[in-house]
Amino acid sequence: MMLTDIVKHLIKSDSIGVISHVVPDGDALGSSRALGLALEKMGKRVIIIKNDQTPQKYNFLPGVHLVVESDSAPFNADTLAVLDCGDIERLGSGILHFKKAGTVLNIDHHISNTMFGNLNIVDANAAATAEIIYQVIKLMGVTVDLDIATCLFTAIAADTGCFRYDSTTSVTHSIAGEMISIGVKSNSICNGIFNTRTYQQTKMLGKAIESIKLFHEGRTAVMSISKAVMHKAGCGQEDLEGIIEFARDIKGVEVAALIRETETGDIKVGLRSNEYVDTSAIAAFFSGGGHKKASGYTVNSSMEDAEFMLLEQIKKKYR
Ligand SMILES: [Mn+2]
Repeated sequence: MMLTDIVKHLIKSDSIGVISHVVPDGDALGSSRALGLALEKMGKRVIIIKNDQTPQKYNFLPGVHLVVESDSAPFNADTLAVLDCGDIERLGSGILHFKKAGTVLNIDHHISNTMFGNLNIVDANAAATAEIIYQVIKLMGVTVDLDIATCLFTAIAADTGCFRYDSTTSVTHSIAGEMISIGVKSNSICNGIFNTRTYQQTKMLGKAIESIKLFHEGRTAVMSISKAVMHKAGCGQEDLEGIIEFARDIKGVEVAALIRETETGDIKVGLRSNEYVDTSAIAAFFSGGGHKKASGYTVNSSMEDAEFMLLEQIKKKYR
């Protein structure tokens, strides 16, 4: 499968729906908006399907006029572009659109991607799906304006921890550099994504940090957040993005986990590693997925059992 096949298909499509995963992050939102805006510039009928809440800190992203609620989306588009989504379960209620779509384009960078599309481009070397979307937009012949550049830059900054993660390559920087030359304000976007939090989120962060426990001679750090703690802080799951990094950043830690209770009582586990542990393999053991150094899964158990089962699996990965 070539990128040009995807591009050819988009060029011949008249109407396109763009969708990404639930609990959207900066890459999901930025990639979708960038592609949506580019297709609009080509004169296509395009909607961006919203299947979950947008975290407030991403409200500045352009392209809101293309966004339609998943349930009310008047979707009879010939093509559905699914972005930054490792498997179709992550579409949430958006799965309806997947079932109805004529042609599904799967554009992603998760190593665990299940190749669910009719056309699939999965590049695990891309630091963000937005890096692939950048190529798509260029190949479609669309000029990147400030709105599109803002979306692409935000997506890349979000998925690379503002160019700190080792997924960051010279390609990442050259795309970001081009976006800055178009007028994107790097400093305000990076600070807005990573260094700005509400009072409630700050209190929540305090509770999360307080919960950290170390295992395996200090190589594993586990952070846990119950539903009760979230409610008390007045926070929702969208307020937890990036919180796991405070566990991963502890000196000597190789694997960090965030174990949290969802509204439905399921347990969601997020994993990060620093050097060599492939967390996507641990997540896969529990039917989840992701990247080598960032992944996750959901289990139906108590928080204590989830922690116990997880620690067993992490232990096996140490040299
Ligand atoms: Mn991504």
